[in-house]
Amino acid sequence: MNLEQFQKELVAYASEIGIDKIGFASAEPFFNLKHQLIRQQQLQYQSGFEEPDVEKRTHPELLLEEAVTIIAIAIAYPSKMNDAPQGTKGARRGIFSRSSWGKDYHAALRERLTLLEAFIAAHYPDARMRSMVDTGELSDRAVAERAGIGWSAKNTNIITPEFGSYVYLGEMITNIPFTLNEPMEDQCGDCRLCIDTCPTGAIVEGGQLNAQRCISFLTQTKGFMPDEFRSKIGNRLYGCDTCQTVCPKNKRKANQIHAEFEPDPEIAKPLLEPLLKISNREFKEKFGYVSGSWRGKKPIQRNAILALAHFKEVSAVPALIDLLESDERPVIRGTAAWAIGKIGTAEGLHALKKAEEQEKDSEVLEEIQKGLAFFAEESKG
Ligand code: B12
Ligand code: SF4
Ligand code: SF4
Repeated sequence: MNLEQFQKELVAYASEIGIDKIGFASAEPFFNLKHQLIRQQQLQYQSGFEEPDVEKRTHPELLLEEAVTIIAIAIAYPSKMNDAPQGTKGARRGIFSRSSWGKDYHAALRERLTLLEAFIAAHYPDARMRSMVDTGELSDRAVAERAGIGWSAKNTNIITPEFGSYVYLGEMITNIPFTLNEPMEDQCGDCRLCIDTCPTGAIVEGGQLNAQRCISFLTQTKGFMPDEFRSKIGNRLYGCDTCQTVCPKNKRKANQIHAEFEPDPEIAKPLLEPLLKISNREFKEKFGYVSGSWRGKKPIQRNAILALAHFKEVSAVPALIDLLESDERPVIRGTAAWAIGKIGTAEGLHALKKAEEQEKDSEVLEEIQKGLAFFAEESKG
């Protein structure tokens, strides 16, 4: 079989195994991206989750010596939740971003890439291949952009005409000279809704992100949430979808295509209070299969406390006092102190005063004082 024919078969096979879009890009170095990455580093706009070696990120031949083309894949994930439970007073809920509904996409995409590798190897015994999803060196978006999967949008996501930006991306570097796809025209035009709606002003003009200000990043950190962002994260437990939900190109892209990504509403939109006391074992059992659990339970618990403060949920105060008095982790005690102050009950004031006398950790003490300051402001106002 000639290569052209094989490429057609490969594309058909990809669709059979649940790959929604496939494209072929050259494995030439990514020079534009290199400048962008260096600029991001200089400006300290990076999240720290990226591969730090810019050379490896932009030179596929350093990852696979005989690199000729890169196969880019995209799999759509749902943006709509059936039977989404509504939070109510006394039973508030948090939310995981859509990219963390259902099965962890790393596993789902890797499984498909492994099948593709086997399919290629069966026809091309000399094939050399290296696949990656998210945690690899390459920029999955830069590869997808070059392979014509979608355009690189102002909200920095790759948007596909078929599924909007709700797609996971992955790729395979190969030594096979496949026919290449053309990159897609930018379709954002004059629109700037994502830039204007981002709650923290994290999107810099021209498709650049200051990740340090991005709520998606902030929900994944393990320390104290910087004060500036505490009231901005709302009830988000993991990730942020605002610059995607406002995007006109995502209208009517429900993408309820793959059963494995359909969310369990009790996991994707869980009750907040039970999260405060969840054991490691229960957390792993319930949330371990979603990608949003990758940083462990502490960031999710910290965010749950901030979400209860956001709702000013008075019924949660006893549970928050319990954390303040007995949790071993300073970030959790301190965030609970701040939340107790923000909610502002007499019981909370009493607990904060008591904790102020007993607390030994200087950072937690600072948070207790911030909590107490809410009461002082209240009595002035
Ligand atoms: C670090 C990281 C983050 C960081 C930083 C994100 C960012 N925008 O840089 C944080 C934690 C904030 C994050 C958040 C999210 N992420 Co993320 N993340 C990554 C990761 C691991 C690396 C990204 C990276 O290198 N960023 C540095 C920037 C500079 O590079 P880049 O975005 O890859 O490249 C584009 C830009 O640089 C731009 N560009 C390049 N050169 C130039 C030059 C000029 C002049 C301009 C204007 C632009 C430009 O074009 C490139 C191609 O589109 C990738 C996986 C991977 N290995 O690539 C996933 C990845 C980008 N994330 C993904 C997702 C789904 C998300 C979230 C939607 C999750 C959520 N709901 O919370 C949010 C989206 C937030 C946002 N607006 O970007 C998907 C993107 C899918 C898509 N359709 O685009 C990826 C590809 C994971 C995957 N394999 O599916 N993420
Ligand atoms: S994910 Fe949220 S915080 Fe980050 S750029 Fe988009 S809207 Fe802004
Ligand atoms: S909201 Fe507008 S500017 Fe932002 S990504 Fe969507 S189309 Fe582009």
